[in-house]
Amino acid sequence: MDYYDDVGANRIVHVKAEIDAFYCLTMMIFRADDRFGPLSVTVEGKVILVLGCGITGLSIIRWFVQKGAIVVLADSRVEAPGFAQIRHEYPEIKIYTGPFKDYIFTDIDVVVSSPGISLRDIPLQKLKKLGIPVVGDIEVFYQETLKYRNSKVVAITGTNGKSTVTRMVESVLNACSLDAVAVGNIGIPVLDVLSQIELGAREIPDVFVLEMSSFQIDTTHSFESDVSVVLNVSEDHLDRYPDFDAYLQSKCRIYSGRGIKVVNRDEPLLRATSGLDGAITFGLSPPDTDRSWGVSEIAGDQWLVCGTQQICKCNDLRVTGQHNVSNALAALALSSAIVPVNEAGVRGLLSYEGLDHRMQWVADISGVQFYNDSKATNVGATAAAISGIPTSCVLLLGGQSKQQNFDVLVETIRQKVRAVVLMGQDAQVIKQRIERAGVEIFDAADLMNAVRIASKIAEPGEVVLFSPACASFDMFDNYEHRGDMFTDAVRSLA
Ligand code: UMA
Ligand code: ADP
Repeated sequence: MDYYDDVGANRIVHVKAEIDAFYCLTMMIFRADDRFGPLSVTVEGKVILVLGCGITGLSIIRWFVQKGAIVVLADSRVEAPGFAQIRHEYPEIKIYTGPFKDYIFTDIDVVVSSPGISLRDIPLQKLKKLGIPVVGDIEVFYQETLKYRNSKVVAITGTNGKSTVTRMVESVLNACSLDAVAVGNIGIPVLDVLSQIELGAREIPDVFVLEMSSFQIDTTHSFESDVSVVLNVSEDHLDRYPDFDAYLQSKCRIYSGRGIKVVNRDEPLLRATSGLDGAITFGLSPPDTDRSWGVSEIAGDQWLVCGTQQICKCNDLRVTGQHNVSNALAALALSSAIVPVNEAGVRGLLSYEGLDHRMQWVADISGVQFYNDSKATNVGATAAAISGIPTSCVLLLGGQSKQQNFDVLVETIRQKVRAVVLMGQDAQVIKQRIERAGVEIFDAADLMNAVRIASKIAEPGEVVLFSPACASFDMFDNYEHRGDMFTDAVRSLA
């Protein structure tokens, strides 16, 4: 029997009985900001209500079924992506569809929710009174991995750059001869990886590099990591939070616990909210201590440095833009909390070539360069994309605006954008905000139409930038689908 007792801001007691094939996990969690009440779960034979049947929901179901729990599933959609799979794999599972009604929360022991579900749609107060815990997959992952005594967790959040930094850290750590695996919001549900480990299909890694969205942070209770970062924060997901401050606070909960904090010096809000005490810092300025990462000019070149130690030239990175310099510094700072970053680790960073749908070059058509930045689902990402382009551009914007304030794009558009092509559900809302930039604005019926309009306006030497600053769900399955459609539309022109 393993027993872990961790006393600090949180109190966690985790008991794992290994005497027989029975799985028994007891979790008692008390934390200062506990919004859901203490959690006490013996999984086997318990009824777990899983909310959501996307990739997270599927991973949760598989995990709890393996553990001998009785699973009930609810998804507010009439037909969710994972239903067919569940009907095939687990025909005995009861599925509720449509808006969550009170009765689905009766006769259950635990609710495990997917990140796409707003907590407003769950009767939290009622469940708290009944002593029924509400958690997400990351909390379950955390409780389970307490028994992996030698594994570490690097936790990464921020409005933008999460996936980039997650992959960079994975690359640095693997190059330093550790087995590091990227998981979480990057698109790999944590419980899928744990299931693989349980089934003997993969070893326990040395490091889980965990990308976390604020939605995933919101359903953690006792979670803590060995090192964590909030990369940056700008408006996003305001359809899910009462205001920007609530979103900021949600992000900063990643720093809960005793792990090392990595803090972005260039973000005054984050400096003020999380504090710099004992933190490793990063920023685009020269570093001021041995524990800070930054940029210094050395013999006419810009270098990534840690304290006084030269790491590599900024130009050696294979990803472009100042935001990626910041991302690289964050990745080095996080990695350094796990292992000293040696030359091989730096080579690991420099081998990183970027991810699809993030400022991805698509085609040169008659001297016009087309870029797919479909992953830009908020104004901060689009501002970074525009700033990173050396020429003027034609910008394709639109989709679901998530109540963001598009005013922040006005100045950037005025300086670098020659024309904007708008599309999607909130095109007119966006138009009202950016008209002040004084550039030409065109309305497009759909993405194909937007690409055609942009290709007519753009002149040789310019860029057509698809960086929508919006969620994709009004017209597409997700940002990948949207990016693929853009790429197809551009290639059909060629
Ligand atoms: N939905 C409903 N009703 C339900 C359940 C979901 O309408 O009952 C909708 C949601 O509002 C959402 C969609 O279905 O629009 C998907 O929700 P989900 O929770 O089923 O999503 P998963 O397929 O499990 O994917 C989630 C993350 N998606 C979201 O948080 C919306 C994925 O991040 C993540 O890769 C995956 O878990 C594995 O951890 C995507 C994302 O867009 C990339 N993340 C946001 C971001 O990065 O900004 C937060
Ligand atoms: P996330 O996982 O947080 O969505 P990604 O690395 O996938 O972040 O990048 C998403 C978008 O944000 C892309 O358009 C990318 O160009 C932009 N981006 C990446 N890093 C940053 C950053 N540090 N600041 C602003 N924008 C960024």
